[in-house]
Amino acid sequence: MSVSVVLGAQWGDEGKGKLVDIMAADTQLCCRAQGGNNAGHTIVANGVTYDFHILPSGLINPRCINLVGSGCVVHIPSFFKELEALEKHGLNTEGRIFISDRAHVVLDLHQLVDGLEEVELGSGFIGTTKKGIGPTYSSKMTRSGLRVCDIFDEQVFETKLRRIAHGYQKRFGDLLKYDPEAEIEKFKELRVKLQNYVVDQIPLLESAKAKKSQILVEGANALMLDIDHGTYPFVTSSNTGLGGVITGLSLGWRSLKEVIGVVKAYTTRVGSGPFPTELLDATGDKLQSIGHEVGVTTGRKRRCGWLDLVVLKHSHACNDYTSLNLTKLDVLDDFDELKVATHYKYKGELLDGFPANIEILSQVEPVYVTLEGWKKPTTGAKSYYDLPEKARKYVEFIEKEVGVKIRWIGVGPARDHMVAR
Ligand code: 2SA
Ligand code: GDP
Ligand code: MG
Repeated sequence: MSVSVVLGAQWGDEGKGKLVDIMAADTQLCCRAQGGNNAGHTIVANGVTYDFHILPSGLINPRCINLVGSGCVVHIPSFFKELEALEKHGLNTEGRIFISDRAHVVLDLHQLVDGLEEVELGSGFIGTTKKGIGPTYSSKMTRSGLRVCDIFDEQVFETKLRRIAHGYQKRFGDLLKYDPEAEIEKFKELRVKLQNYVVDQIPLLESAKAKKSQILVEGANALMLDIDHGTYPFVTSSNTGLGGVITGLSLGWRSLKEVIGVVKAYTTRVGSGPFPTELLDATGDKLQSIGHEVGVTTGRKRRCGWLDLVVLKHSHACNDYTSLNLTKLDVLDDFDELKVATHYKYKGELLDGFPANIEILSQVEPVYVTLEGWKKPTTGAKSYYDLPEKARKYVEFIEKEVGVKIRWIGVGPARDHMVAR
């Protein structure tokens, strides 16, 4: 068995879904290890645009089996809604999508609590997707959560659900407009529908190992949103880095072949939290509109800024990438000059690395290197040397600074808009 891992190296939406879709052509099993339907991956394949949230992006490839692994959190009605949307696009997913029985269940309750917790934070709100991710992982960590296997034991399921609801009702009182009995009722139908999708992931992965299958792990969100290594508390509630792959799936560390970091040629972020290279001016607006930087899950405009190598070096230190996929290079085609942050200064002094303290991070000043723009279209490029020389200089500058080979370069949203090196 050999496992390739695709991880977001910045704050998400780097274009992981597109690379996973391309690599799925040589993959037997595609797995999600963490997160829920907060993720949003847009894939353009065969002239069709697909949006994925909890489902792995390997589903477009008809020969690829897909697994939502034990480290994930799943809102069951949304899982079915997403499947139906894909089927309406003509995708046959029958027998190719499974959920681990150890994954945790996101209840409607958790989604309501997500909204209430954001209100409770006032001006310090996180800017979550309100998909119930934080509250579900909280239930998991306090050991009161519901797992997918619990759904099939009606009594256990109902008792646990009422217990979680009772706890939140005590905390939020009348602010929480939730009827546990109505959610229990919904599961009467969902339980039957779900049966064929649930597996024990251990034998599934063991059998993949025995068959020497190619496995692809699709990271959701990205390293800077990692609960341990990201810009806490402005992060999601799972380990979005390599750690989450190891804990969320049972693959065995010996089987890891490569860890590919996906890097957008500039930086975006959705939600609150420090963003040192953010551009709150016409250049930021230009990146946002040319890059179509709008959240796939919530429709929020993504904040935009210059590429930040301090972020990338931190990301590489945490995930140890074997190679990178630089994406959306084409979005930079029409800029006279491009800035890239190489260091941060705090109170006039150069900092070593990426600061943990969020207050310091919100006050750092990026130190920029300016590179010349290439002012030529890159989208038609088929090989590296089809790219303008100044575009190659931009690529090679990043590669040298981060110290990792850029193996793929995205020059447009479609499958064939990818230059391999
Ligand atoms: P949550 O909902 O608890 O995970 O939110 C916590 C923080 O994590 C951020 N987050 C994301 N950032 C980028 N992309 C995400 N997926 C969607 C997309 C986002 C969307 O692909 O566009 O549609 O808005 C994603 N999911 C979570 C979130 O913004 C919070 O900062
Ligand atoms: P993910 O969450 O990392 O999978 O990324 P998203 O799908 O949320 O956001 C990436 C967006 O950029 C999607 O709309 C993709 O179709 C698009 N995209 C991916 N790669 C490229 C690229 O190289 N160029 C352009 N112009 N768009 C791209
Ligand atoms: Mg996304």
